[in-house]
Amino acid sequence: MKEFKRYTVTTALPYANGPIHIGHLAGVYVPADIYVRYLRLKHQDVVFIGGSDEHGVPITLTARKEGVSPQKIVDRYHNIIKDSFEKFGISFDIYSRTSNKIHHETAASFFKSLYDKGEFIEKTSKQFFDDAENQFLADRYIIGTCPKCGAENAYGDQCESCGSSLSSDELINPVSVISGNKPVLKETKHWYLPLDKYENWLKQWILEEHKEWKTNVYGQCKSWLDAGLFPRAVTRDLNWGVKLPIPQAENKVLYVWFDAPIGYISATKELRQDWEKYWKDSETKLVHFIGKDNIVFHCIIFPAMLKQEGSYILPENVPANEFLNLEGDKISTSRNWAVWLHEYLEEFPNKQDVLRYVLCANAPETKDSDFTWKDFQARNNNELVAIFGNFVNRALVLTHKYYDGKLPQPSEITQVEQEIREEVFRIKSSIEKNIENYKFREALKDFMQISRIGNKYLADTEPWKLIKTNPERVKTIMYYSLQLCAINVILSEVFLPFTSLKLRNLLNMGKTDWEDVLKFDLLKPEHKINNAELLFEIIDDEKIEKQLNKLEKTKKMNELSEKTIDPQKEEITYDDFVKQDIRIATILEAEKVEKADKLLKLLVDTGVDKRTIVSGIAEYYKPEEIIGKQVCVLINLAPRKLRGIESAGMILMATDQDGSLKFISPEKITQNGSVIS
Ligand code: B3M
Ligand code: ZN
Repeated sequence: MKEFKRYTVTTALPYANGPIHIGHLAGVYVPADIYVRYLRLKHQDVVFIGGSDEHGVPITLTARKEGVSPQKIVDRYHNIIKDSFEKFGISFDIYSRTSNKIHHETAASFFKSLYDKGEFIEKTSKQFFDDAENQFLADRYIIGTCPKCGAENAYGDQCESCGSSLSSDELINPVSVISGNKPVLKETKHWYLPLDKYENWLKQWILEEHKEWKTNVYGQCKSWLDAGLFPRAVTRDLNWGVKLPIPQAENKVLYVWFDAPIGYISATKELRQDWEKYWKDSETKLVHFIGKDNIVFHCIIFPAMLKQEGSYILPENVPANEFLNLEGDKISTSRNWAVWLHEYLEEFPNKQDVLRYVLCANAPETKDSDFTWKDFQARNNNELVAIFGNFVNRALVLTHKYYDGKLPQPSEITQVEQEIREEVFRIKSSIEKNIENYKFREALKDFMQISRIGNKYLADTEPWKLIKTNPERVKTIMYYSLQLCAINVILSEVFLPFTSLKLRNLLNMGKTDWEDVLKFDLLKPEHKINNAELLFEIIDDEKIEKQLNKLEKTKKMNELSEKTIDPQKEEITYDDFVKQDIRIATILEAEKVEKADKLLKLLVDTGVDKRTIVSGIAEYYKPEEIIGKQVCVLINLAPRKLRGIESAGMILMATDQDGSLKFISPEKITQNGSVIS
């Protein structure tokens, strides 16, 4: 295997269009953080790059919905996301953002250098345009029926039902997201990256030279390459993004997927003056951590861009993960089916490591995996508390009990200690091999093995019995147990950084590095440790039930809102509307109509008069609870007889998704007879 002098490790730049959830952590940031923490402990030269992706259509749509500028949206979410990463100990060297000036300059000049070399194809084509809004409808500005699976509401660039990537002219019955109008076709010029030109090179580079890539990654690349590559537009008619640095391109920006990966380079520039060695020296290992939906961009398109530009290195590996589901369902922002990091911290303060542990133990490394609250609880209680926490606690408590918190002087070691040393040696190299091969689940299992060994050591040797018969032997046992705790400090620095720090303080232990794992004399005889404290605590059923109930509620809400909303009725004129005389009225009396389960007979004060109205609300309101209530009444509706009672008007009601009726009442007490218009 090739030896590298330094590392550039990047993580997908999340869209600053919402907060981040456990799926992000499990798929990208926890594995990347473990990898980088490990490299740092091995004294490798590494830069760890993250940042927010602040361009793209969804952000402009959110801004439009809220009636604010896109900058306002990205400012908000960039800060929330950055804060979540910090709180979970994701140890970026820089967490930047693509709305920064340095990024706009870097991305524009990247484009310009390809443009100057004549690498792009310029093409005029017809694209959808919203006449009413005077705007081209890029990507998500247009929805329609998916030509592949027939799902409605497929986006111009992708169908979320079947996952196909689309171009907007393929959509059936396209509609503008902004106005709801049917768009027209209008000519516009764009620049295309000639991916087809790079097909053979990509085939050689990936399929021949990178057979070691994860099978999910390699497989996706292969199917793209087998299907053949085509030129791809890298510009859009929008006004949010990196402006095109060429003449006659007003209101055009770079396609978000062209500028976003360049964000890795801009962030490195921002971080280091000597940034070029991290991007242009063949002795640097470039690794992109991403989720599976980003594979084509990082393995095919970005490398083709880098290759065309000519002065950059290419990724050495792209260890993409599959997806994490939540309680058996796909995580979804729009359905609020997620565990949001900022909400987790409110419910489980200071338990960042528990989540890091669970997400790593169950990471979707080779296939989609499922996060469940029960598994979260079980892994905390049965693994972190019962294995790791328990071992450390026993070692610390016994040391205080027998030696007043001072490490004893060990005597001769036996076969048992010899075996433990060999086992630790084996575990250390297994962790190294697994991390270097992006097998973080396995590496985490190896790490837990240290505490399993420790627990077995104590259980087998029973120092609490031996202390009476062979106190010299107990000294060795406790000395060795504490060395295992010290080893845990070093190893957990990679996986569970908060716990590592806590344990380091408990052991009163100085600085260490990775190779110290094999020393077995990190803590010297006579070294004083601090009082024992629990590293982890049991999470009880009540806490878990609360989370499950919250999800249950979300599910119900989603089911309700998934019921279809009635389509808009035929257009009417203002004159049609003002024909209705709607007034505020107060209910004075209410009683059931005999032999009619659904009807109430009401006497209402409409301001104009007092009159009787029969209303079909008996299933939803009891007569006694509505007396005195203000409602809206259509008073010029022709009277009609219901069950022999003349009803003069109609109370306006909202029909909820489940068919139930609700009054529409003024926000504050309003004069009876007030006109509604
Ligand atoms: N923002 C997509 C995503 O969050 C995109 C990644 C960019 S990485 C350069 O899935
Ligand atoms: Zn589809």
